[in-house]
Amino acid sequence: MDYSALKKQFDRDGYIVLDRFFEPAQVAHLDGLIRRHYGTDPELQHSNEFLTRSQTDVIPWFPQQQGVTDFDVVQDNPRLKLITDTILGDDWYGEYCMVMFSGPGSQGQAWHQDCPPEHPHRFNLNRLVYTSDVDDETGGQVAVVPGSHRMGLLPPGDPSADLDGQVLLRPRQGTLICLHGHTWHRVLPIKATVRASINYRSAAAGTPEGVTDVCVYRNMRYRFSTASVIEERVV
Ligand SMILES: O=C(O)CCC(=O)C(=O)O
Ligand SMILES: [Fe+2]
Repeated sequence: MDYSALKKQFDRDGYIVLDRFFEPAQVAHLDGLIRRHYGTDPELQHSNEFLTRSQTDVIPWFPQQQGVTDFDVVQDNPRLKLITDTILGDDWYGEYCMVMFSGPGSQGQAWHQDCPPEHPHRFNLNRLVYTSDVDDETGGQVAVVPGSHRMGLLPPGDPSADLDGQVLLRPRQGTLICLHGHTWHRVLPIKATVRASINYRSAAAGTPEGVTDVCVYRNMRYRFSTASVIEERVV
């Protein structure tokens, strides 16, 4: 792998996509655990206000916090560490491993930045691993605006409408996407299947912990720790 080329691509676009980064069989095991954990009718975790206002349909799960160790092997993968070193420099830290689950027919996630972009060097790095294929048939494609991590605030507006310059990513089983937290991104609605991603969130040394507590949507800023809208955004 040409790490310096990947770093250039990440700095230019705000994301990189690496298909087949993990063995399909390895992540298929995690896929099974995820499906078993959520079952057919999982309970929502976020407040109704958040789910309605954010136009975001996800149920998070932090398996490592419940003593499930199966997700560690991906986190400890030497190539994943090398890529992270390349993007974040030495002494970065892992925040947590979070599974994000969306059921059939759910709306995915509206446009957002995982953390406010006012400090360009203060950001989280999403290391997203996909345990099953995402394509036009399943829905749930990841929309990104290349280079938007250098464009400041996501403009206020319609939370889910198409944005100029957006590109759709269709990760497959075993794909790794490294995504800068300031990159404007969303998840398209899910069709007939369930959709899950595993996010091994990390940040460069010196980044304050809890950097992703406030998320920027096109209609609001939302603080997860207090479950509150801290700013209404209007056009
Ligand atoms: O599930 C995805 O593909 C993207 C999730 C996301 O927006 C994030 O982890 O910040
Ligand atoms: Fe996100």
